[in-house]
Amino acid sequence: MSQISLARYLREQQRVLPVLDDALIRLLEQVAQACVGIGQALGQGALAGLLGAAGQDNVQGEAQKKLDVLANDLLIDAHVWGGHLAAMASEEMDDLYTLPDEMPRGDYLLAFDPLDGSSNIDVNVSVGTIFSVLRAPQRQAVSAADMLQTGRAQVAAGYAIYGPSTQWVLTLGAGVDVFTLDRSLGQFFLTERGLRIPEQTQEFAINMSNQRFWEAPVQRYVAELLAGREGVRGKDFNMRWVGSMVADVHRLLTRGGLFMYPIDAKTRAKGGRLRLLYEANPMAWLVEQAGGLASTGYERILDLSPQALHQRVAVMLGAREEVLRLEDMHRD
Ligand code: AHM
Ligand code: MG
Repeated sequence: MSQISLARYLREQQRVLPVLDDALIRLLEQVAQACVGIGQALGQGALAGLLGAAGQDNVQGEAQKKLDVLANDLLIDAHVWGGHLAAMASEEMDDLYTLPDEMPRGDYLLAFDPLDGSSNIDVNVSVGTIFSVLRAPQRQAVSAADMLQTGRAQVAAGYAIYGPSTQWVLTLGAGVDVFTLDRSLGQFFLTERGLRIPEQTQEFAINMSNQRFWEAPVQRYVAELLAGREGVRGKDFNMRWVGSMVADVHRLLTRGGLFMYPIDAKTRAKGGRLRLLYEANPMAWLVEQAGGLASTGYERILDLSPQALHQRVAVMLGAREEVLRLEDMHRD
């Protein structure tokens, strides 16, 4: 059978998923198209003078890379004219981006991290783009408060990973499917349906250099993993840490595992390291759609009521058995 392009996939899904209206299809196609452009820019890298700092900080006080800014611009440009969005929020923009008055507006809101893991750009390690789509309660007087919906309200979520190949991973609430970019055509094709995360795992991902700053439950949990076969878990665990959330989550969606970015003494005042609306929520939904769990340790990420656009949270997601164990330890 011929390959299934993203365009064909979306039309076929539309027949079984009423949520997928024409505007949402256009929106998703534009996200994918922007990701093709971001992937091309990343591929040019040093040749196009695109590595290095942009010389300014974002709202989170983090130094922006040139490619952070470019990726953000590509996503905005892809969506501003399409008539399917009411507003956008991005890691790289302080405030909600409402469409210019002369542009047609639609019923959706888009939140994104244009270039996740951007500290890895200059060392040529995989980075990604994460996105989350919500319904806009209104088209015209839209404000940041409209974006503060729980993760359960997402209508689509996914990410692009720019690695040896560029892949695009999507959920519409009916499982998780994977597309791979044909670079010669500039188009994504379906390459895997229905990703599943095994309930059990022997692989975890955490930034171990923060160990001394973690809270007691995470200290105890990781100590058990490190004790391996001789400890209470009775099995050895392997560790991987790319430092790009997209790459670390992609690994666990592909071959299982657990990813943690807990609150620690350094990030407690901010609420954590990763952002709720455009990092934790979309990844939590993808992981749950693949049969895993996503928690802060105390509660389900998808149940959190966001209080601010750039709110941060603790993130523990992946294999069910491990996330449940982490939650048990937090309850203790
Ligand atoms: P970014 O969106 O600014 O790139 O930050 C998010 C990244 C995640 O991809 C990764 O899991 C984490 O920050 C790594 O942070 P650190 O190196 O501080 O542990
Ligand atoms: Mg990020």
